[in-house]
Amino acid sequence: MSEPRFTAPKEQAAGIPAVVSSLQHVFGKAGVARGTKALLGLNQAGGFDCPSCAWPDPDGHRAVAEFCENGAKAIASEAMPQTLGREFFAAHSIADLMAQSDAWHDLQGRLGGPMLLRENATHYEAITWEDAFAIVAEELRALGSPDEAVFYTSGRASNEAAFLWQMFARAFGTNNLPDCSNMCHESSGLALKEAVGVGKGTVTLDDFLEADVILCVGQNPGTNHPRMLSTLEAAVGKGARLVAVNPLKEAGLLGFAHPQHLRGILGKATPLASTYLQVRVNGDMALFRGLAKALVTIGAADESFIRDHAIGYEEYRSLLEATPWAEIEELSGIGRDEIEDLALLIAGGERRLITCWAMGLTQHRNAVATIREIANVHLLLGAIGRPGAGLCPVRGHSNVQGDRTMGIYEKMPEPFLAALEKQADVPVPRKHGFDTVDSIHAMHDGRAKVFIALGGNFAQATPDSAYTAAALRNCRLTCHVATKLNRSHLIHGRRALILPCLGRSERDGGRFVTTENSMGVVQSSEGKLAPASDQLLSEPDIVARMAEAVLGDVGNIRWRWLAEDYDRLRTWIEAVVPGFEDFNARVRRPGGFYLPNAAKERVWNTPNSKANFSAAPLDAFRAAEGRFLLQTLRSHDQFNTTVYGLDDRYRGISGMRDIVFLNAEDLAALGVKPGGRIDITSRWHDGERHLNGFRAIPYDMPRGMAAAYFPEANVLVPAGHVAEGSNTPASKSIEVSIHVAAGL
Ligand SMILES: Nc1nc2c(c(=O)[nH]1)N[C@H]1C(S)=C(S)[C@@H](COP(=O)(O)OP(=O)(O)OC[C@H]3O[C@@H](n4cnc5c(=O)[nH]c(N)nc54)[C@H](O)[C@@H]3O)O[C@H]1N2
Ligand SMILES: Nc1nc2c(c(=O)[nH]1)N[C@H]1C(S)=C(S)[C@@H](COP(=O)(O)OP(=O)(O)OC[C@H]3O[C@@H](n4cnc5c(=O)[nH]c(N)nc54)[C@H](O)[C@@H]3O)O[C@H]1N2
Ligand SMILES: [Mo]
Repeated sequence: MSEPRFTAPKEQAAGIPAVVSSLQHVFGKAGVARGTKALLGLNQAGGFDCPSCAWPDPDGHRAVAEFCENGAKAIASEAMPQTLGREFFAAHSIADLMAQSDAWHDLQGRLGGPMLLRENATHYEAITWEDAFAIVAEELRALGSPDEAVFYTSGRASNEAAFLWQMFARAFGTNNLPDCSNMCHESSGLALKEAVGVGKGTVTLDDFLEADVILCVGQNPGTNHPRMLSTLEAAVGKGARLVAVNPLKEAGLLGFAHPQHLRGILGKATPLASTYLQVRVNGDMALFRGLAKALVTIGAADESFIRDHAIGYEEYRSLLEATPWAEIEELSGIGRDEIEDLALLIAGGERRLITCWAMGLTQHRNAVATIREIANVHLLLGAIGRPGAGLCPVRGHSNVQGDRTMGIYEKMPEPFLAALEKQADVPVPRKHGFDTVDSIHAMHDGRAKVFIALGGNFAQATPDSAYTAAALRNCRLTCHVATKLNRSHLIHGRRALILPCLGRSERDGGRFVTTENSMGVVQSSEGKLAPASDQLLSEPDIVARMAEAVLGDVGNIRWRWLAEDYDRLRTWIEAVVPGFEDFNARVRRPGGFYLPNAAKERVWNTPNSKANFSAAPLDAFRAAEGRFLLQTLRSHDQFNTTVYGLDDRYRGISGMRDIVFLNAEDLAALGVKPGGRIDITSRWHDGERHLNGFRAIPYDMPRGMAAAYFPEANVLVPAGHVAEGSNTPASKSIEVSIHVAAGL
């Protein structure tokens, strides 16, 4: 790993350095033969879906190498041939492993066989699958109520595994199905459901090629959705204007050197964003309200769309009129002129506007209101449900959207539950379950006692690391179905289990699974590599065997028989989930099929059957005088809690993660030299939280703002600080004070 160093951030993304970095990771970790095989299967029809982000693959022609640097890193990490078995766990106690970094955990290799940590033991030991499932059964059956169990899901689980998993939880008797989405796009789902009746995006890749203006808000695609840059490059090539809205200058929004095109290989970047609005953190609601105000003033409202389709416009328009520009400028940090210019740019064309967003919008206290404000702008322009226009929440995990479609949700609507009950012929509970934050509190105060996770890294991904650790330690059993060792396996309950599963890239006895991408395309995914260990089971097999051990066959459900042949599972999905007619046949077509999307057809599945404007009071989270507003974000070398390395190339960072980005003038005012050490404190009504000795790095961003990497900075996020309505941790707006590190 490189020496800690910081230099000027880059002004373009990808190019040859990205290719070099991909190959270093893949060949370095997986070896040349296994690595090449893995890369050639990635995102190809008949191959496997990239386990990194959820950006869609092109519908028609696919390049030989349809992947990006960070997809390659994800594969490199998954395709590591070395496995962690009984010797590894005998050699390393839990305490030893806790002392190692997340990057070290990832470098050790793949989990090789089922492991048990007995009560009061210091080391994991090997256990048979049979015995592992018997322990799960014993602990679940000992609970006073099914609602004392929590079934967490991360967004890599396939549709088949997810469907079986939620059926297991519900047949057991609980809707406690929290998932990573609760920390991710929950705010988008809720806002869009209220506004347009569909909790998903309304555009496809083709729409990007027809758009006049694309707004990319609160998102860093160069790192987190690199294949999106090819789409943006093509859109810009066809005349679209890209407008970036982000407090930080991010290289991937400035320019893109396509690593598979000659220009890109020669290092010539296509400029991307023609306008870059460096909004204040959480100033987006004000910005979009200002945009709406300017659009209405210049007569850009689509009166006929509003008349035919929408409710609430009059009230919203009055609100726009009543909102002073001074307030909009103050809260957004963007000048009226710039907002009016943007309005003119959008109104100048045919109002074919696409707005894309991700975590920069969803993880704030007023996230739902902010996203509804974006929907307001689209409704105002009639910019939804026609070519080149629509809403595009850019999803994170490769199958997080599919998992929700399959019923991974603590508040699944009645028609789904009724259909499941009918198909399975078992009673399905109706009482809402715990989401992620509720689960933490419930484990903390003893209302939940068994925690089982289908993937993910709950201890590291959740806010308030110390509080969440105490919650997990309070459980009778913590159990993880996982591919790689992570800290959640070490912050354990009275007993703990690790159940290792096949990864997306590995062969599963000739079977294939399916996933749904960010644009509602369902497609097949079939691993190509030999499994890392012969002890691994597929996720559906693990869930089926666990369910069988706990419940036995019940109603119409024959667990093992269902999981044996995924076509059987897909027949059940077809019977329960709308939009999956003829699932087995359609998913075998190259490229798969699109799920229906009512809002795209201008059909509004809202209670009043209309699209709804919102008129929420304008609001922005502000830090008190002298304090900073801290956001937590991803570096270029991580996938959520999996840390591949210590560089953040586009932001000019090498060899370190213990850093906080600040405006250079704030650094000077604090009396800290670039690279100097600082202490950070967040305050909440239950006390202070500290992160000490981090390095202050100057960055092009507004004053009064700070940015640090997730998961390290999660210690500062109070569990009680959440988005209103969606209960998503507000991990992008944390009030902190910053001082020169004590003792320096
Ligand atoms: N390589 C890689 N790919 C990934 C992931 C990964 O960790 N690594 N994670 C996956 C997952 S699960 C997800 S959800 C996505 C996440 O994708 P992103 O949402 O791009 O992830 P973050 O790093 O959290 O980036 C947040 C961006 O929002 C900006 N931002 C922060 N606060 C505000 C604000 O108030 N307003 C505005 N306008 N901008 C703001 C930040 O400056 C930063 O550029 O990526 C997915 N893809
Ligand atoms: N402060 C702060 N906190 C955040 C965020 C933030 O921006 N800031 N982002 C939030 C977001 S958007 C998300 S989505 C969550 C992510 O939360 P999670 O989804 O819980 O976390 P990941 O880091 O993606 O999980 C990684 C682990 O998943 C396991 N895994 C990988 N592949 C597979 C597989 O195929 N099957 C199984 N069974 N296991 C597998 C591996 O063991 C790996 O260690 O974190 C959230 N937390
Ligand atoms: Mo996410």
